[in-house]
Amino acid sequence: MYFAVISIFPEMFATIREFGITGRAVSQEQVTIECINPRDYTTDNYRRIDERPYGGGPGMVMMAEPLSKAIKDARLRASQHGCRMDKVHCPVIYMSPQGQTLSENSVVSMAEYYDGMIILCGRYEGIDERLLSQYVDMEVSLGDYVLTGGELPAMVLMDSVIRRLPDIMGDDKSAEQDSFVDGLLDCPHYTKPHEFAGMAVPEVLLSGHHANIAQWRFAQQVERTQTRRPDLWQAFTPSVQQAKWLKALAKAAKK
Ligand code: 9WO
Repeated sequence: MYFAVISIFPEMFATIREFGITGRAVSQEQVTIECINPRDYTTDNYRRIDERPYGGGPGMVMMAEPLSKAIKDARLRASQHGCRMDKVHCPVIYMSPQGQTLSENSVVSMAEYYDGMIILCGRYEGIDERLLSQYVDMEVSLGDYVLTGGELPAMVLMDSVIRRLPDIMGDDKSAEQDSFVDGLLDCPHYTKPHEFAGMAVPEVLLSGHHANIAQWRFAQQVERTQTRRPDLWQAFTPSVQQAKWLKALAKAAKK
């Protein structure tokens, strides 16, 4: 999958290009992440990419011209990487609190259907509206809060999509078993040593009985979701197996 990020701080993206599972995906050429600096598309000596806002007010606004040239170059590069250049397969995405809130379901859809994405990262007070209306296909938000820039949300978006691509996590099931994928929160995890701070590992996890372990983990997910995210619990639709476990849990609770 191809990613182009348009940002005045390209160095920030070393975080996902060089470390962890995303860094391995890049080094194994499963993923391409190109950083495009709009300052490279300026024509003045100061490499100006921002100006005072019309109508007055605090701060600066990012100018449309350099960003439009950067997006056009990103589109060319995406097509050279084999992306089908339309908003269904390679959208221009602006990271903004005004956007659609990212969810695991939308991440899974992006990983399945996109050839690539061109991600626009704002700074200052924002970007000239004419650039947004002319070039942006969708705005994506991580939640109702404002940051100093779109770069961290862009990295979150890329990280979440990369980990859902085939053959990235090594054991694809570890991605499929993620919480949220089945609509529940995650179960607790334990590893060595067997005892820590006077607390032992739940015996079922040491039993080697995979069916019992799977049922215990599901029960933990249910309890956590019911207590911490009743909204998710209300929306949860159990699989056939999960419905059987829920029936057994309800029966055990009555004893
Ligand atoms: C600033 C702002 C302030 C009050 C209410 C809404 C607001 N939106 C923005 C905005 O879009 N700012 C631009 C992008 C420029 C400044 C840095 N930007 C940004 C993106 N801050 N926070 C985000 C963001 C992106 C995705 N999910 C959450 C926050």
